[in-house]
Amino acid sequence: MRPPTRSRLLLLTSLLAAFGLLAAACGDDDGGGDSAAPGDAGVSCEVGQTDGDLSLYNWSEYIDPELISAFEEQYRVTVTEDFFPSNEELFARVADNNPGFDVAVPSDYMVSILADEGLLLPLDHDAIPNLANLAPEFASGLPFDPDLTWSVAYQWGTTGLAVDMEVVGEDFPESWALVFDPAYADQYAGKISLLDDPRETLGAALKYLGYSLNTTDEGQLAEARDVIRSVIDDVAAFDSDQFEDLLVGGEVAIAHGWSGDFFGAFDDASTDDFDAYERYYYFVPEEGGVRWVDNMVILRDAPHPCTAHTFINFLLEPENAAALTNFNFYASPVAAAEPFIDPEILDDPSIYPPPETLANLEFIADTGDFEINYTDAFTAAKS
Ligand code: SPD
Repeated sequence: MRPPTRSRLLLLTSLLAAFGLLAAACGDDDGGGDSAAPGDAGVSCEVGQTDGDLSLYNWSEYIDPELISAFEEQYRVTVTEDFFPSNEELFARVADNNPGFDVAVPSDYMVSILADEGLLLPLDHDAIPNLANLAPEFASGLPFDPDLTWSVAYQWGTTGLAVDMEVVGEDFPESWALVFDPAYADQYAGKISLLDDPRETLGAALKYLGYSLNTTDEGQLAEARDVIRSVIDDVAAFDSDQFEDLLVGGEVAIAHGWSGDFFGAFDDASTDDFDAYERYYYFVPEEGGVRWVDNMVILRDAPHPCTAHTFINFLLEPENAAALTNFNFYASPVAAAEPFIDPEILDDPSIYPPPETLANLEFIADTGDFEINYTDAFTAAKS
């Protein structure tokens, strides 16, 4: 394996410590095989080729189980899934030694970090003819992987706040002030959840302060850390896995989280007599926030790289890409999927935001050597 850069080594050490994985990583010195540097040749696979079962490392509740079954049946392989709650945990899990995952689903900036570290396999585009189904903005020019050398978009969405209007009322500012200004947050003490995610939550605090969420200014980052600290007693949970359930379950009244997870929970909570969409409301605060793209990548030492290519191609089939969106309420990068997407989803500006909303949002970018400052500041903010 190519040795990590010094700054990444610091980041990895900090993340392994944060996730309690340091001892395990230090005890495992078999090196993880012959990982190569970016730019090295990848594999060559036939369209539809399989070379064994597939191990998928994904965010939780992010794929329709019926799609997994359909892939297993069509290609006569078994898919096993494991889950991560943040990009940083994904990195910590695979950076020292890939435990056997084939495909993972990192967000934008993490694609860039994994690629820089030589942890990804370059894609064989000839084995993924369904790349032709991508919308133009996902087919090239993405800031983290402009030529799709390492990744193909899986789903995209926004990050924002959702409120329980039975608690908060209907007259509230659509602002990060709701969770970061003690004048508001103290009113909902113990009823607020924030994402357990350094870039997302510090990013939200930075936007609240009027800064870029990709700042590399230590002073601005310290201000954002202090904003989180100032409301720490109001925060019931830092949670990236169940924030939507905390909200509809009544444990919190304001939750920070990802659009589609909220809509899935609102849908599940609705009955013939109860419309959850009238009680809960998701918005991206007026100061702006994150738009993100999650992406399919093949890990450098994936045991089954051809099955991995075939899986990616399978999810880019229009009907399959639509099934993904119809299941998880996130937008599809596959233009050819649109005729198969539920029109209510396609026409929902919270799921497919209009250009004027997107213009106010930023992608999280890889800040290189500065990245460790985000993980350290977040640890400090929470302690
Ligand atoms: N339940 C799956 C949610 C996936 C959200 N990924 C968004 C990451 C943005 N940084």
